[in-house]
Amino acid sequence: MFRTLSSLAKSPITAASRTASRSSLDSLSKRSCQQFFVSCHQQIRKMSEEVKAQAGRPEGPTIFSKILDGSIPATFIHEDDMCVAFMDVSPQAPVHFLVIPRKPIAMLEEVEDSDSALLGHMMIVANKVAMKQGLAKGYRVVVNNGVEGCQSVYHLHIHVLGGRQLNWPPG
Ligand code: TR5
Repeated sequence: MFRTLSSLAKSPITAASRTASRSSLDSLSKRSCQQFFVSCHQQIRKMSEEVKAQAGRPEGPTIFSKILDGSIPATFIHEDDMCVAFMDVSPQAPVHFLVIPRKPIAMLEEVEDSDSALLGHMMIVANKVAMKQGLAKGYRVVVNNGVEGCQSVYHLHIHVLGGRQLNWPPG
């Protein structure tokens, strides 16, 4: 579909090309169009997360603390007394979920020695949920820290991404 749109954009407008354009556009399935707009929407959301990340650490409660206290509804795919997991609202892979601690730790650089059991538990939960989500062929675990790490939500979270071949190095 992207090739079709870019070739339409490059071709000179003649009666023949107009007819061809119309039939090319007609041939674009409704599903392709939906995929295109979903992809655009996701890119815009991703860009807005990156812009938010550049703003640094904001004051006040985070969106994740509101998810934890129930003031923002979320569907947990895992919950226990130390952490919860839920799907990322702007998935960067077919499966993209977050594991967050109930304890309000803003970022990885603020963890203390006494948090080691919590952090270990979150990694174990990340793996168990990944298996339940069908990621037995592999997945990636990411923790963004601070402005240059592109952190946009200042409540510690582990990203787990999978369901497609991931590239390396990341951007
Ligand atoms: O950039 P960092 O590492 O801080 O990642 C924050 C992640 O939180 C991004 O991948 C966002 O897509 C994700 N996010 C942001 C919101 C949100 C969310 N995931 C689930 N539900 C969410 N809600 C309800 N609201 C958000 N603003």
